[in-house]
Amino acid sequence: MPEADRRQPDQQAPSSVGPAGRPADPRSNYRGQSGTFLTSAQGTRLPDTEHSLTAGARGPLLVEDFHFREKMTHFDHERIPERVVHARGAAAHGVFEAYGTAGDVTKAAFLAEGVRTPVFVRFSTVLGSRGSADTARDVRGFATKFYTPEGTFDLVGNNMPVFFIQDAIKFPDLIHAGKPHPDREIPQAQSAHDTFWDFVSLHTEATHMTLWAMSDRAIPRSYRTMEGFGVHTFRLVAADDTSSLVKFHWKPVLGIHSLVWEEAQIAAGADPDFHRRDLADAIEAGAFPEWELGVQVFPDTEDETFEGIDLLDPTKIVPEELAPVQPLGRLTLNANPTNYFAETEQVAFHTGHLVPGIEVTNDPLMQGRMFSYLDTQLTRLGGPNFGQLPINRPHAAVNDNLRDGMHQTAVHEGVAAYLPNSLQGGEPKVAAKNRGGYVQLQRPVVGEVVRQTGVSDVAPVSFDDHFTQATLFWASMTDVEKTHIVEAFTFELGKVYEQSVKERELAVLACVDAQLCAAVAEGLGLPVPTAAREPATVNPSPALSQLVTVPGPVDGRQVGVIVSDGADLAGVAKLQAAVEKVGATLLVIAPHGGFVSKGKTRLPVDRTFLTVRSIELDAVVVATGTSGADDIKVRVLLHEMYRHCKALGAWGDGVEALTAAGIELDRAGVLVADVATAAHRKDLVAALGLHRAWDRFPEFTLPAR
Ligand code: HDE
Repeated sequence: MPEADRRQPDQQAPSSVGPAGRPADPRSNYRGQSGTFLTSAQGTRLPDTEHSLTAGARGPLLVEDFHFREKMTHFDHERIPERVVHARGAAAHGVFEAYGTAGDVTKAAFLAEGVRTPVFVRFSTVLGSRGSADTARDVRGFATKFYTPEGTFDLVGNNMPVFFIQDAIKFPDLIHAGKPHPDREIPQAQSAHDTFWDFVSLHTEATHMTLWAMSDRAIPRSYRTMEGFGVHTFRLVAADDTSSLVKFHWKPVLGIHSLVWEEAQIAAGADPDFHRRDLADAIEAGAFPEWELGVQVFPDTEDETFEGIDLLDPTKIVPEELAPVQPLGRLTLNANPTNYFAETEQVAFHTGHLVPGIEVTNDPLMQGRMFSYLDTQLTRLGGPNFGQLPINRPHAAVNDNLRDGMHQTAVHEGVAAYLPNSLQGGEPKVAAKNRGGYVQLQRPVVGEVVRQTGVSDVAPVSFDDHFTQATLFWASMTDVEKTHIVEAFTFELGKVYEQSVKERELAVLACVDAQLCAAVAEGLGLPVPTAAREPATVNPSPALSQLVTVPGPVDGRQVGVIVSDGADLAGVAKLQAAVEKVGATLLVIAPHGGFVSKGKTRLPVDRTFLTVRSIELDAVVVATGTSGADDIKVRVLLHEMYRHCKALGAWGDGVEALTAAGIELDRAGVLVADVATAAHRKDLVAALGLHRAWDRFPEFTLPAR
């Protein structure tokens, strides 16, 4: 039988899915619906869907109303269980284009030069429920599905390069501790509570990750400005069977930027969809988010260590200064999902979705994940056939001999769904390595049956050393970032009721850094404990800091301009052109909706003083001639932007609005001019590219060591 005939049409990637993964053909089953009339699920046209069938106009409902019962029953079952972790997320389609630089280390076909692979990427928070706020202090998931011709490869990563635990068996404990308390189910989407801090203070292997979680990395400005990491060490295998150990990195082209904590809190109330909206808006506006995928490459030695760092320990990084990230290709997200449920909710990632040339290692966290992801989909997506859902269908030919089960949508032909068989010509054939079969690299596995995660003869201290890299992270931060970390620890521990938990965490911090510990203790009003272990001496890794000192790209950033009828709209138009030229957007903010006008010039209003919030703006400018800019709502907006160290500007008498808001005009990032000039606009754009004017940051409060 020719191969093409053997494949079931339902098992193939729908031909209508274009390069960006979007349905190109409206008749595609991806769309799920056709025809112009409302019908029942069986296709019977319906005359009315607003009135139930009743016995008389005021009488009871009739059981024979099959339309009512079908509509209501389907609705009653619309929800599926949310993900046990990473429930809150947003996703996009895109394409990955390989540079061809990976040939020496892996045979994976999608990494060969110029190959373009459709992808679907889902970003998420970890702890919150599906409806929780985007800007909670939390780790972010960064999961990528590559639909390669050799099968689907999922890189299921996070925006932080390490994890809280070293052994997957602790994952249920970690998550039970991080999720809301089981009695009152509060707090939602937060680690600022007793059980979380109880857990991490008792599991000191979590210390390095806790530092990351208390840093600005846990409150990204946007999904577009986050790094991504595969976390574990992977094993890449080249065509000649040579192997390397690697760590995957995603580097955002827009740079790494975060919110400040107050913004994150405001956004959680004012716009809980902050990151979801930002991602969708940017893609819709054509500001396609981009990342470069890279790897740190290490020799695949028997001891699986590099410079004394155990590569199997997921609580450790290898500083980029020791092993630079080598770029492999570029990811561009270029299309929003068509339907949230069908795509973002139903997408099923799995660390075991691998292609030839990419293998896992014995990292005990990764090994456990190899079980968990498939297992969880069985409950979440209602059975073993979730791979047939359009978003999960491979773009490679599938001939799997898997049969039946809940929600089977394939109509399989033939009688011999087993191998070997003689009734179907022995097909499907198994593929040897030279025919693209996924054959694991042979590696020796020896050992006693033990419960001793990560103990190694060669690097005996690495899994046991819970503090050195936490110190490394702290020491690599700038003063601004350190202050944010101190504030985050103080805030979170300040929400803990049990004093013994706070004291235990302070004892942990004492082993990381005396200054950090003292500052947090001061904020909590507790004594500074004596360190059980002297903090390590480290060589800082500047690559860990995310503060920028030269302006970077500003695609998709939002600049607000405050105007009213009669303001200098010609100046606003020039500002708009300057802002759009660099890929950002100008939002016109006025006392009322509709239009503002001056003479014959009219400008549409994007936000009113009532609907705008500072968190959605990366910079704000007040135009000359604006009346009513001393409104309390404008003053609050300007002052928030000022304390969040964002760029502010004004020209002409617009400056008065800044002073009315208590803004000191001679501070960094405050740009005023007498009239609208090109130089003023240029300075504003440069300030936007710096992300924040950190020089304006309030005095640092770190006590001396
Ligand atoms: Fe996950 N994780 N995880 N995780 N994880 C899930 O799978 C799990 C871990 C990550 O957008 C679940 O489909 C275990 C590390 C992302 O759909 C579940 C352990 C990293 C996502 C699961 C970990 C991740 C998940 C829940 C400890 C970064 C969201 C729903 C060994 C490298 C994927 C689901 C999406 C989701 C298990 C730790 C990343 C239960 C057992 C480390 C990005 O299977």
